[in-house]
Amino acid sequence: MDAYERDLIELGMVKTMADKRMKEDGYKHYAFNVLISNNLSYQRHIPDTRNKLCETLIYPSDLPSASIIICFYNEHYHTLLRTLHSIVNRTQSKFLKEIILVDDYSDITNLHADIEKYLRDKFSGIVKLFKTERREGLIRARMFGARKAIGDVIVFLDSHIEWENLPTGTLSKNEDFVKPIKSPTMAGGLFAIDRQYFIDMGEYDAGMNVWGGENIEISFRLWMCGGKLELIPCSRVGHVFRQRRPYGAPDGQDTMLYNSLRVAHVWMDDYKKYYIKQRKPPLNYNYGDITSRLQLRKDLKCHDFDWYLKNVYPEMILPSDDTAKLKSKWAALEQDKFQPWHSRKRNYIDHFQIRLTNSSLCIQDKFQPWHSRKRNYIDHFQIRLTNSSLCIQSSKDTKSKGSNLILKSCMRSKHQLWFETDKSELVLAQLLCLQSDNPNPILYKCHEMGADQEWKHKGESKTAIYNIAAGTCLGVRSKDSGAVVTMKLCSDPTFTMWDLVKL
Ligand SMILES: [Mn+2]
Repeated sequence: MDAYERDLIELGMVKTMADKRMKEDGYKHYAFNVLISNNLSYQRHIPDTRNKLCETLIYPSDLPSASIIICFYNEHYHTLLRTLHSIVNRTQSKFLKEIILVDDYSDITNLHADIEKYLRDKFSGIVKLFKTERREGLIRARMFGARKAIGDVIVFLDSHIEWENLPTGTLSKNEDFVKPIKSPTMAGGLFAIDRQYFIDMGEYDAGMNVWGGENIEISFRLWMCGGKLELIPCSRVGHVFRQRRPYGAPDGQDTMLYNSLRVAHVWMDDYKKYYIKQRKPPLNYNYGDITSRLQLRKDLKCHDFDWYLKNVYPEMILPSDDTAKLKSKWAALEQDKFQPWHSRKRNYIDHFQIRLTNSSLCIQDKFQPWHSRKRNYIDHFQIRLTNSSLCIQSSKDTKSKGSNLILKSCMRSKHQLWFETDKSELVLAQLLCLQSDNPNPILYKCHEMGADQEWKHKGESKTAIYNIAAGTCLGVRSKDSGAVVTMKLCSDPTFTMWDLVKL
């Protein structure tokens, strides 16, 4: 465990009831871990997760200047300020014209004034704060920000991010995976575009409300009207993913549906029938006036949607495709390359050993390739409550997903045998993983993503067992057979200590 990892464990630990409240309220209002965010410094060390070749790329020294536009609505104060510090710390000042911060009519008491004061003290000049006069939503707030910008390029960013810098080094032309990758659409949260081009191409659809669909609209529009859209693998921005979107439209409108129907009717021609069939909007649903967007499409002399599908996204599966077409589209995709290894499906049709003919010798793997990885067990033990003869086992059986855990008299049985992996998972009988949950941990399918299945302990006797996602430790309320194992504050002195008993 390096210092960085150790720090993160410390930062997430729920040490007091105040910490617990902060974490719960944080998820309620912001949908991410505010306890960790508050404990993180504004100056962060972030590991470089990019391809090694990125370090060898050389960028022109006369790049255009950038205006960064960040819109927020009731954002978590500390996380928003860390976003700003991350950008300023990791961007060469000669390229950073300004950061335009658009407060989209937040109503958290003092938030705007607090930010204003902080900017005056720490970022005078470079960060410009504006506030809209009513709740505009992300789309119109971004247009509002873009119209204030004076840099050559505008970069739209989210309000809860960590920023990675562009590296220097030597350019290697043949290495495709560090080169720009064409993309039919984008997620839309973070991107850069020439400012004048953004204006000439019709900004965003100002008739869209609050959130949703605008990324698809601008993607279609860029491609169909002569532009292009690329992913830049060597440019990385960390993003704090929320559990859910913590705000809606002021009037409760389903803005995703409203905005998407505008996209469909302006850009998708006859293909919109597929979207409408799938989404089933109410009959005569009013998606507002789209006249000016249709006019824009005409003025820009854009290709039609059929052209887009054939030229930009030929792999797109359509409901009208027959079997032959489907097959050729699938064949055109590198199926495995972009599938994350943990969610990959594989169709097994047989299994056997491969034995050298006329021998009793079989082929065995020497190196484990990443895609066929087996779990690496580094230890196994019973988990016994300290000063007792009670061990943790499933409340049902070792195969039942979602089972709670309970204490029972320790027995030499696989039902109480926990296998620890090199990823700090605890796997009961080599079947299901121990997973933190609220209020009680459960057995669940191992997902190999750490977090709620990642358990740390410092020793083998009288040790706490800490879960990294929960920030809390394994415990019980009483020293009784049948007591349910629960998540407790690690600082709680009663029934949170365990012995790892090797058989
Ligand atoms: Mn976000």
